[in-house]
Amino acid sequence: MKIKIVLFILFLTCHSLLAEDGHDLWLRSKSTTSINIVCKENSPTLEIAKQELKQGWQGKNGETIVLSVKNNKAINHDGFKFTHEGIQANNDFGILYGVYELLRRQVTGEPFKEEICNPSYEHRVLNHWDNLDGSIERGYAGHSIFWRKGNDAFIVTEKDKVLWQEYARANASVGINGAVLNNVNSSPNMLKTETLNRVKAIADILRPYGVKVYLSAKFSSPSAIGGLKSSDPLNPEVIKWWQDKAKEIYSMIPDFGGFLVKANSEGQAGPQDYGRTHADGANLLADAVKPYGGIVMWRAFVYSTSNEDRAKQAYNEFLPLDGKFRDNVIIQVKNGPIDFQPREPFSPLFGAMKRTSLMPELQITQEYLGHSVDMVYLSTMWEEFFKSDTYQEGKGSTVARCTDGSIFQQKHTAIAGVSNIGLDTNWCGHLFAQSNWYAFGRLAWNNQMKSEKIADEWIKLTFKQTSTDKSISSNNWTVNFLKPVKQMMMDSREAAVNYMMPLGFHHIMSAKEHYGPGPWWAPTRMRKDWTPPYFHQADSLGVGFNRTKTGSNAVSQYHEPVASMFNDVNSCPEIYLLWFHHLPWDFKMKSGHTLWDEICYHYNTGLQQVKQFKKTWEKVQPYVDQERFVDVKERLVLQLNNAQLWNDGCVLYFQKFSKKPIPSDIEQPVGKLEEIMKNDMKRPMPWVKR
Ligand code: GCW
Repeated sequence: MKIKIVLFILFLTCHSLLAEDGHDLWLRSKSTTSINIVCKENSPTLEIAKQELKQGWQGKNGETIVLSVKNNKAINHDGFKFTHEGIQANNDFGILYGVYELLRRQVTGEPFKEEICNPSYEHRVLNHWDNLDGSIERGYAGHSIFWRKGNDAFIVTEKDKVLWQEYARANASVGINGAVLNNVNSSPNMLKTETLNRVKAIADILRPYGVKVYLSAKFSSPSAIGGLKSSDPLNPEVIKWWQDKAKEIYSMIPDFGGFLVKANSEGQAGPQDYGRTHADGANLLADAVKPYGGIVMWRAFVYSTSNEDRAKQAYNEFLPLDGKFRDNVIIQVKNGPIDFQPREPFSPLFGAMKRTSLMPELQITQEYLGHSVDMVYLSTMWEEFFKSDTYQEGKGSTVARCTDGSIFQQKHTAIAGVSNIGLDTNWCGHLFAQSNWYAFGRLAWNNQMKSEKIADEWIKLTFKQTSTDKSISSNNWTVNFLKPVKQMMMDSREAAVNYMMPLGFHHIMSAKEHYGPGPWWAPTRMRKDWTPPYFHQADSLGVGFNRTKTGSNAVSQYHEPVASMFNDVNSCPEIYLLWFHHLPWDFKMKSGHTLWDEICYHYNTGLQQVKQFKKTWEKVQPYVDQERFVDVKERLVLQLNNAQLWNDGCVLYFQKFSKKPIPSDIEQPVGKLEEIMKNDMKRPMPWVKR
């Protein structure tokens, strides 16, 4: 009996040692050597910096590192410099970022040399689409870490504080310095004093890590909670209401970052309800936060029920307002002109608004890219976006340079990522989705970084120190784990494009939660520009959305030579072909295949790629702890089901129009179109239980 108990305790101890639930993210270094830290100043942030150094130091035993806060004009914002003796920065946050970079390099093996590391953007912000009842719009990793329903909704517990601190630390470790705590589809209750008390509690925990809090504000707040008759931005009472609200917020949170606003978009209130413009609305809030140094991030994600091509609407509405915004307003623009699709060309607003600050909005949560089920590393997509050349100020006017202040004089620079974080133990649902949070931070810090390097870092930080078998040599680990896993990540986004929306297809997903295929979905009561047939335009003659001069002429919103390149079917990159062109099924592709065959080949390639990912992962089992291995393996099975469904659903559906055979040298669909269509809106989401 006694032996049994001892064995049981032993089992529990070993089990907890090996338990790898993913909660520690990429922050796992445990120091085995000591370090001597010299730092004259003190502050909560510097305390954290010192603590991290002690905890994570992997360098020489007893080495001295000097941390010094002093003004250096070559260092921007919260950047830092590695000097021969340690880390130098203009402020404490710069020191903290320097410490994290130093510790990261110790794990990844990147050399530590004298250099200045400046951030590409001043504000590097996560947007949480968290609702006050704890649910998350487009969240796939559990409920909100900030909000919950029930009687204890506003009680701040020790558990809350620990989680918020871990969250702040993870953000700081990759340079993220802001968080919008609530959904852009916001509740007016957000700005009530009882809610603000909780915001203050969160801000107090996030502050030493350099993470400022922001709030999404409902434009109609003055009338919704302020007792006013209107929320007209030019009404003096409304102006006063926002000023008072700002005063109240800043008295509680002196470093409050500012507001994010979704206005006159998808049913949200906005200045146009009163016959005013987006500039009137944004400036109202900007003036209110200006005395305290706050900013307003005003979203350009707008489209109405008009007959105008949805892809053109944001540009049409915002371009005429260029130069009319206060200098503490930043227009937040989604990377593409539609909506976070697996692949979109860049939004033509980038570079076109020359007298207004613009910030990219990326989506980290995988709304259209497989939720927390499919393994899709998004960094390659963002890299493609940053590198896109707008030609607005000549060759080399990349989106990166148009937004980070390299080309245009911008008072503020910023970037936002819609968060994929929730209460799931591993934060993001899919272990590999952590790499997207990580990559967003790294690219926000340095928009020239290569995805491959980011993947390399993430894999080393996430898996290296926990390799279950200590007898595995470093070379063996590199060849048999790092390389194949990195390759899988690097291929994963193109694979998703292949099995979901290849060759410029977009918005053909299922209307149910945006997971799985749904090119057929078109209830007559529905707004046309919410239905897939509006976007793919398939008929017996061909497929694709004609956005050339003979069609909606969306190409004209791009600067030359981009406009002509997209307009001409011979120069339009094939990855965007059906985005810009409606083409016959037997159109000749560069490969020599017909368009129809090429579509089939792409879907099939995507399917085969996922099969390959599954094989790759099965082979790396000896290098991963059981818990994380099994979790990823299970999700890959579900991803393969999804890829199969996309392949079968899309190929069979489009075949009804093309009336052509599926090439015989590829796998034929296994599903039946009628079944797939019938089950579309009924299919349960493949949530993975943890
Ligand atoms: O991507 C779409 C989503 C909505 C979202 C909206 C937006 C927050 O389907 O859920 O609402 O865009 O970005 O405002």
